[in-house]
Amino acid sequence: METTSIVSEIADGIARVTINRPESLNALNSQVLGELECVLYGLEQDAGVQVVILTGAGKKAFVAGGDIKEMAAMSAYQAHQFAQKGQRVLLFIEKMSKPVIAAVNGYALGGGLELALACDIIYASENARLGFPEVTLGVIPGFGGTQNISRLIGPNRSKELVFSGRMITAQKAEAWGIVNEVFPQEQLAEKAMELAREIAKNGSVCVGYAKSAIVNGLNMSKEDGFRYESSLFGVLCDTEDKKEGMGAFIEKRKAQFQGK
Ligand code: CO8
Repeated sequence: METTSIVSEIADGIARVTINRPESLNALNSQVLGELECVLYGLEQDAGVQVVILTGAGKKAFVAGGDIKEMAAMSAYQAHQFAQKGQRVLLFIEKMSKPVIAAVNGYALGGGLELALACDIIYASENARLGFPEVTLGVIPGFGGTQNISRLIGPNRSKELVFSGRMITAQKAEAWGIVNEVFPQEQLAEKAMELAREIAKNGSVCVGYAKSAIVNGLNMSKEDGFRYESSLFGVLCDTEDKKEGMGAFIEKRKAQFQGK
C-alpha cells in the first residue's frame, strides 16, 4: 500500500516508521491512523523485521495529539469511530510480537503521548515535552491514555497531568518513569537504533514471548502471570533458538539465532 503520511524504512531487521505530517506537528488524523495501522500490520507479518522504531518527522514534534481541526467537526458517532480506530492501532502495538521503541523527538501531547505509551520503550530527546492537554479542549484522553498512564505511574501523578493539562519536560517524564532515557536531540535516532540492534541480535521468538509475558501478565493476577510465564518458558525450550543459545554458551561461541 502506498502511504503518504507514514514513511517506513527497513534495514537489518529494524523498521523505522516515521509519522510524516510535520506541517501539523504530526497530528493524528483518520488518514494517519489508517496508514499507521496498515504499515504496522505489514511489519508484524514480515518475518524479516525484528524491532520497530516509531518516531515523528521534523525536529519539533513526535505527535502533537489527535488532529484538533478534524476532531472539531466530528459528530458523536464520528468521534466514537475515531477513538475506536486510535485504540485499535494502540492495542495492536501492544499485541505485536515485535518490540516497538518510541523515539520521542519533540512534543508528545494527548493522542501523541497515548501513542508513545502504547510502545514498549520510550526514548526521548531533551527538547521533548509531554502532556495530556485534552481538558483544555473540553475533552479527555480518548486513545486509552487515562488507563495506560495510571498503570505506568500510578493515579496521583496521572491525575496531576490529566487534570491540569500541563506539559512536563522529558527529564521530569524520565524521573516519573514515563520515559526510559533522555538524549540530546541529535543522538536520539542513533540511540534508539543502538537499542534496536541489541534487541535484534537476540532470538526473536523469545523476545516476542517476553513481551507477551509482560504485557499480558499486567492484566492477570500474579499467580496467573507466573503460570503464563512458565508455559511460555516451556514452549521456548522446544525451539531451535534455545538449542542454539544454550549450545553456543557451552561451546564458547556467539549464538546465531534463526527466529524459530
Ligand atoms: N491538531 C491539529 N493541528 C495541530 C495540532 C493538533 N493537535 N497541533 C499543532 N497543530 C498545527 C497548528 O494548528 C499549526 O498549524 P497552522 O500552521 O496551519 O496554524 C501547526 O501545527 C504548528 O503548530 P503551532 O503554530 O501551534 O506551533 P507552536 O510551536 O506555536 O505550538 C504546540 C506547539 C504547543 C504543540 C501547539 O501546536 C499545541 O498546543 N498544539 C495542540 C496540542 C494539543 O492540544 N494536543 C491534544 C489534542 S486532543 C487529543 O490528542 C485527543 C486524542 C484522542 C481523541 C480520541 C477521541 C475522538
